[in-house]
Amino acid sequence: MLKITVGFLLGIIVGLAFGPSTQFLSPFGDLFLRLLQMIIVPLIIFTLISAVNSSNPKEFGRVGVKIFIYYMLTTAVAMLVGVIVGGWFNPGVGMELTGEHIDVPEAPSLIDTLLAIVPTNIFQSIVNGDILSIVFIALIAGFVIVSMRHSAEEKINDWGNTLYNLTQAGSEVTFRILNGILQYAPIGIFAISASKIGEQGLDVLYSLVRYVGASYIGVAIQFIFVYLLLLMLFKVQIKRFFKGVWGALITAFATSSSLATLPVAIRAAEKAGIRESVSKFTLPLGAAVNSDGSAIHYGIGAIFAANVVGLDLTFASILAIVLAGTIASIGTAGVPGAGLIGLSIVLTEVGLPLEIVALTAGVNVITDMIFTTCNVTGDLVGAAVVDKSEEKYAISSYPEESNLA
Ligand code: DAS
Repeated sequence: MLKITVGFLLGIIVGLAFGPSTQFLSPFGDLFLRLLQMIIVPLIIFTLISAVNSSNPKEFGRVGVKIFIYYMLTTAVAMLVGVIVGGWFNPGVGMELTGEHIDVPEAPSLIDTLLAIVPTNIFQSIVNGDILSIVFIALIAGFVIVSMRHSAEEKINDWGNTLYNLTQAGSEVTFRILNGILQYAPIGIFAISASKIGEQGLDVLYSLVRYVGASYIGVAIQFIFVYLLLLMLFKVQIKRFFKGVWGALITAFATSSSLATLPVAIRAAEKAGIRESVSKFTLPLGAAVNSDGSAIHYGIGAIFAANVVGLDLTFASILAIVLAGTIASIGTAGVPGAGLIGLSIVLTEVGLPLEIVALTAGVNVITDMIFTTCNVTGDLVGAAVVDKSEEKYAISSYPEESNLA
């Protein structure tokens, strides 16, 4: 944890000091990202199958319902936070439209988004990295293996246990590889932050200072008034929680990819004392569908757009923004820059000018970092509070503080 923080801070200092000449470091950062991406698909498959197998169906259903409610509520609140902070900072007032052309991907309907979860070709989903479909496949496989392990027929029972043992072994292999990758994390994070800051510089901040300020303050509000409050309400040990997840938050901030951070987040949840049966189920799901930071982005972006064209938003249009943003955030991929696509979908849905996407693209590297950190924090807080709410049902007690470094 300390090494990652040092790597990150050093990276910023080196980036600021040496500017664009830090670009030669970027392959070292890319290497870290590629290593993380390399294990995401097996990690999701093995962890979800073992999560389904390590909790009973009743517990699983309860956790599923709770996390679903948590995702929906916190994302809707995040959208509101975005709109309120946007109105407060009023970015875009007095700005001109650039007239740049932007290609907007067609917004898929809710039905299409839901249907797309079911793959027509399992292997294609895996090859394309369709996370929601992979989560779906892994959950189904997990349930089937559970039912086989409980079968009265000896042969089926044996097969079920063999498959379960295989996934456990696969999970062990994946986590051992992950441990190796994490040894490289401090260097990877150093290289990413140095080359990113070096390339971007901080000058660009001044041009859109209100917009960037609103983004960081919006996330701070979500942290204090939503996450911290929820953690306190559910009596989660706050210090232990943040000590455990710190490395994941830095990784999210540096990489701007909640998907690439998923392996680190799963490890971090262990350190924070969240039971695996909850974290291994909810974190992959959260990485696929829960994006509070992106929701804040859409709220602020919509206000920005309304300000640029001098439009007064009515209550009904704010409601439409919150709704469109909540749905778009579910479909936001956990990769750098995904929020720009989501924002263009939201602006089109509510009839606001799309040029804002191009206007803010210049600072997106800087805002994406904080929005992604918020996305990952939202997933981890969700896992922690649901785990805490399940404590009374748990047979085994809270795990002892892990000694993982
Ligand atoms: N970078 C995305 C993520 O990984 C978030 C975004 O672009 O809005 O979570």
